[in-house]
Amino acid sequence: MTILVLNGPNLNLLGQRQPEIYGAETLADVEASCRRMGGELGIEVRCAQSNHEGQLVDWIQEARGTARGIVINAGAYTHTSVAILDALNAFDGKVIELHISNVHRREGFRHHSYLSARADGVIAGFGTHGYVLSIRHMAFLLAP
Ligand code: CA2
Repeated sequence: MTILVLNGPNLNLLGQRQPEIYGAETLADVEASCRRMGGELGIEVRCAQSNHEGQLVDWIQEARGTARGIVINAGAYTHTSVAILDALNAFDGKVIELHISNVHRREGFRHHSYLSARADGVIAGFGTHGYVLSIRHMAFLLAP
């Protein structure tokens, strides 16, 4: 069983800037934790990050037929992208939307997500720990 963990724009900077908001772990740390948790659960976790909306759409399309679930932190595209919503709507598996920060405690423009209407669950404000929690929950959702 394969799960895809997708990260959007600027999340490649994790651990390098704004640690007070996004924590001290790097994206490589987070991805390694996700793969480790997947290993414990008998799940293959594939990770990818892009700053480009179309690339994220391409990966979501490719996940059709190859992955049973997608964990996505679409970054700022969360609040703007109908294209990513449409791609997720064409994906038959489970979807978890993830935010490192508690977007509801931040600026008003972060309070609306185009992706939440498709997500099976939303996790926000748990810091980078949210990623391993989302892998655990995905395993629960996909259990036979
Ligand atoms: O809290 C989250 O995970 C966000 O998805 C992060 C996005 C933001 O636009 C969303 O509203 C909430 C921004 C990602 C920026 O990532 C950085 C990480 C480290 C340093 C600078 C930016």
